[in-house]
Amino acid sequence: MTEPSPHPDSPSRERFPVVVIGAGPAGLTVGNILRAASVDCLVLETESRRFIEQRPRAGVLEEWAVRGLERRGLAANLLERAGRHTACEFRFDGVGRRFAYADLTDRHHFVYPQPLLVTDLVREYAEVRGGDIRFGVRDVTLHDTGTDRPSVSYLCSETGQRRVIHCDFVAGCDGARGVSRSALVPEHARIARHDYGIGWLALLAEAPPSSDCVLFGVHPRGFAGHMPRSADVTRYYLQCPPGDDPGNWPHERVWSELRKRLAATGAAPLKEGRLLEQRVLDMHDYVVEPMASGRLFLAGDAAHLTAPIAAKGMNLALHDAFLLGDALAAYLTRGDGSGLAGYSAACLRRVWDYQEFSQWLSDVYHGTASGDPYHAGTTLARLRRLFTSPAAAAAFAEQYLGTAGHY
Ligand code: RFL
Repeated sequence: MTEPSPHPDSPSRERFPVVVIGAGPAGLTVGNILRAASVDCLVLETESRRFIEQRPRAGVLEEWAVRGLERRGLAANLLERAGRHTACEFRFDGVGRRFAYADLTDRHHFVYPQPLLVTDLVREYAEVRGGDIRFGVRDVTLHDTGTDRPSVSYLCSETGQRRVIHCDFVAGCDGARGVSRSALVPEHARIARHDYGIGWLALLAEAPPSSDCVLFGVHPRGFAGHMPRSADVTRYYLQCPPGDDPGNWPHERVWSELRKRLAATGAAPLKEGRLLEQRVLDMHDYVVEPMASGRLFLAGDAAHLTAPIAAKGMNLALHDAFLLGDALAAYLTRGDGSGLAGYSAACLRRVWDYQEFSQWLSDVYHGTASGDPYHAGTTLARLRRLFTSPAAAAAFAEQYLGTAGHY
């Protein structure tokens, strides 16, 4: 719910055409697109710049997302430094089967850690395109977003004073734990939720990758994943009970379990290393529909969460941001409101498609460990089909890379 405007005599009042809440991939991309169109905007971020430039998260970017960044002048470092992935490997029944998706689609994934992308986007926005960004803000509150005179207020961490920013539009890009979503719900939007009832222990290891590609271990003990991030850092995942305590996973147990679940005849041993990050993620999804109400537009995880099962979240955040940034710029520079009118529907088509793929993939990853022999049997049939049916392989590759012509 939005709150009424603070008193008009409140101490500091400013005006920007757009206030962007949140400096993640979505918010920073919207901000950069607006600045390139010479639209003034303000980005508000609760954390420090240092913190957001180091927060480890995603790493896998789809090719269309990278081309979208490139077209907007935001991919120079990425194209120079990112790794390219052309294949993944499923390990099940003790055998590794390589799935060379680039051969089927002529497309590949880029691997570029999210903190590096965020660092590039902040620098470009603040230092090259002259955008205003304020870090460490507290108690961000949205006001009057159902009217054509919305505002956003926050407590300034330096002065402790509440500052009020008047604007034409609010872009709610504040992620899964932000405040923007609650300004839409429940009056104007529906939230669809899905809980997998599964946890993943997300690990970052100070260790070189143990293979040149992503590995998916589909094992009766539970899923395990291996995702190269850089020459010295590898992300691993281990399926665990939801809500499990990371303290239950000492170094030895982690590596012993990874070795078992990623075992395959003839495979090189895992390269072990210090665990830099260890947290349990409860696998769940949500989708807010519509993603806009009045002058408030949500983008990225603020509007929809996809559990990291299929590595889709940052890609969807960028897709929203491209559409929203372009639509706001079109409206504010040329009075063309068509992009804003179609924004939510255009985002949600890809969002739902990716949600469905995540659910499908979750069944594949977790089926053999479900304890249900019927589920385990169908899971293995699905996996084998990827390697026996060219049609099934092509369909998987298209969804895995997000290359469908239309959503
Ligand atoms: P973000 O990145 O969460 O950014 C939101 C920003 O808003 C700030 N904020 C606020 N600012 C102002 N006022 C408030 N009240 C605020 N509340 C919060 C936050 O501090 C933050 O800076 O959302 P955005 O921009 O929508 O981007 C979404 C992506 O970050 C997310 O979808 C991905 O990280 C998901 N994800 C992956 N996605 C991929 O596409 N490929 C991957 O390989 C991939 N791997 C992952 C992932 C997510 C993971 N975790 C931690 C859930 C791996 C992991 C482990």
